[in-house]
Amino acid sequence: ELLRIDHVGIAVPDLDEAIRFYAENLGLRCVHQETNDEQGVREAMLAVGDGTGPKLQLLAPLRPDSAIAKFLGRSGPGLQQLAYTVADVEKASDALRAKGLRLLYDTPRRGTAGSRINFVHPKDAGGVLVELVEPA
Ligand code: CMX
Repeated sequence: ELLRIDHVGIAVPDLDEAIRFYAENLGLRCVHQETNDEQGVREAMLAVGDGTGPKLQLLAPLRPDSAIAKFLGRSGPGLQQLAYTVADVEKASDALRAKGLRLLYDTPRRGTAGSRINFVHPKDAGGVLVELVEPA
């Protein structure tokens, strides 16, 4: 069901500052930026090496009541999620529900670059917020 690791998401207070930090210190290139109003984030995708592997996603809060703002308030900046690529997010979600895991959404929502996404609750995944990504 899971095809590969799509990206690792890191919560940051300031997106532009974080993009600069990763460029200057680790040489990562920003290859995509967008605002996702529904998710309450400004986000950036950073390529590692030749860019064919998993990406690093930087997530900054748009609003104080957003998931990322809550995460930053509780845990501070750091790893927030691990995302897997799937071919069919509804199928993958159903398969995990059938195993008794709680999915956050009844139906997929819009993720980065028109992808369709859902999440496994971190309490049902060993303390890791797991995202399922069906690319556009
Ligand atoms: N990773 C691991 N554990 C997490 C977590 C995370 N990212 N977020 C919350 N938790 C833990 C909390 O620490 C808490 O643990 P304790 O009960 O032991 O204290 C528990 O989960 C429940 O916390 P909560 O306060 O009830 O839940 P929140 O209101 O913080 O919501 C979650 C948590 C996962 C439901 C919420 O963050 C969410 O809806 N996430 C999905 C959407 C999202 O993350 N969007 C931003 C990214 C957008 C994108 O990727 O495109």
